[in-house]
Amino acid sequence: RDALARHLPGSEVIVVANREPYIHERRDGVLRVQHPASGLVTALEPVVQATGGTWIAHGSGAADREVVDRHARVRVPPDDPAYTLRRVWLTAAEEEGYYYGFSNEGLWPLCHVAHTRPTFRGGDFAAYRDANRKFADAVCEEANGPDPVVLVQDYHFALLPRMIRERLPRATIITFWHIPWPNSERFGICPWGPEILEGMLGSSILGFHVQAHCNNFLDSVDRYLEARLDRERQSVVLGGQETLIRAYPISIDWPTRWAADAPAAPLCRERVFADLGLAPDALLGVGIDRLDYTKGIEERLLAVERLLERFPQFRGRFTFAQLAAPSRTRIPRYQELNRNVEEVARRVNERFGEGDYRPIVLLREHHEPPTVFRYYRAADLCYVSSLHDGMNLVAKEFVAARDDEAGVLVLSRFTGASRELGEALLVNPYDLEEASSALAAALAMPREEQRERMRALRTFVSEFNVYRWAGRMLVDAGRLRKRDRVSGRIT
Ligand code: ADQ
Repeated sequence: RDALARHLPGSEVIVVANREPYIHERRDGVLRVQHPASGLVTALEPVVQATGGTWIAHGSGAADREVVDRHARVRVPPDDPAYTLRRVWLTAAEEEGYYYGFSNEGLWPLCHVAHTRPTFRGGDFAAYRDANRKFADAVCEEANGPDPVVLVQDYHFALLPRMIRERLPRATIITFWHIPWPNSERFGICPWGPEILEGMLGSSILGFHVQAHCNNFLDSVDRYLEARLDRERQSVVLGGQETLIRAYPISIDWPTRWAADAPAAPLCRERVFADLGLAPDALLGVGIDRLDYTKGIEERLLAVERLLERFPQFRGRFTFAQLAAPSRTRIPRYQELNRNVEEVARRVNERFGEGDYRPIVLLREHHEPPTVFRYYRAADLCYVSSLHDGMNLVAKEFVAARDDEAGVLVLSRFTGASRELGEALLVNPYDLEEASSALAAALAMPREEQRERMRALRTFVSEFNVYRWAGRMLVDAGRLRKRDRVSGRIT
């Protein structure tokens, strides 16, 4: 809020994200609000609570229409309203082509090195273009003045910045891409690459998590567009519009409200151990993810198997609980992943289970944040094994949960987070020898070393929290606006 008041005085903020921060559902006749399992929402929601304004999102909950006014608006959070949620309704065909098709069978696998082939269909891209246009209409309807600050979120909206720019030329448009950007050769697979790039270059500022993704983006522009590129300034000028390309590593709120609300670590451990039927001297590892092939969940379970093969002292004692929220379940690759994960868990449990002991507990459902934080606090280790991940906020949440300064984070080198969280045990998740050694080292780590590492991690995440992420973008946007005002481009 401070950064907004200081650097963008009097500005209105409009956020556009596909995912809505609150999903209204009716279960057994009772209206309930669900917090979606989404890194984007986890990061952004506290920021929007602080700045106020409007969040435009696809209305996806079964009861979403029940609670809105005639402009599809509702004030949220439901128990303490701070901003407006404006819902955009998509038809089933639009959702199929724009969300499942182009976004999640096309761009998602294109941008992640996780060996799933991107699928590009003309019909999907047409639906993607239409959906982007629908959101552009909503932005223009919500804008009160000619120069709002619009925060466009993620790969669902590559075409949106230009569409907004055409209708609100004085808007400050900050686009943040929450997933990696591929190298230029790989990007060339996308049949509509130049249109995607031109769309994104409607932004005033384009943000990625790490510098490597910025560099890949600049290389893609260099290769596929006729635009003026300034590598030193990290800027691209296309048709008179300059876009700054910047790295802004995302984070979580601090103090994290879910950690503040959760019982102390020993109580969480007691409760989770009781739920899982574990003995008091058992050892617990956790994995928390959307059920997505980029998260390396199969590799994670194979590492647990290798751990039990190589280190018999953990057999009968170590349990790994995987909380996996179903995600994009209409896409065949996700159905295949679901079957594979189940199969590996079954095999490992058959091999190493005995009596009541099951080394792997698979909880395939959405869990509300208080449960997720209870598991973080109960665990001896958290293993994040993504094959490729823009940032990964589970790693940061685990750190935020551990105010007892205990527990060990084992973290894939292929996450953006690994570039910041050097005190974690960093591994290549494909290398089952290295990963299982790290799991064993985590389980045997003396309390003093756990404390030292956790302290350093907590200092980092508390300082580089999500308010700093948003603040840095708003400061940069403020500078741009000042410059435009001096040059007379805006008033
Ligand atoms: P995601 O791919 O969604 O985010 P991540 O950053 O790990 O991944 O965030 C996942 C969020 O969902 C966390 O807040 C976690 O607590 C929650 N969650 C996971 N499993 C859950 C479960 N079973 N039940 C309930 N909640 C669950 C994308 C990018 C990331 C990037 C973020 C933010 O893929 O790389 O870090 O955006 O930019």
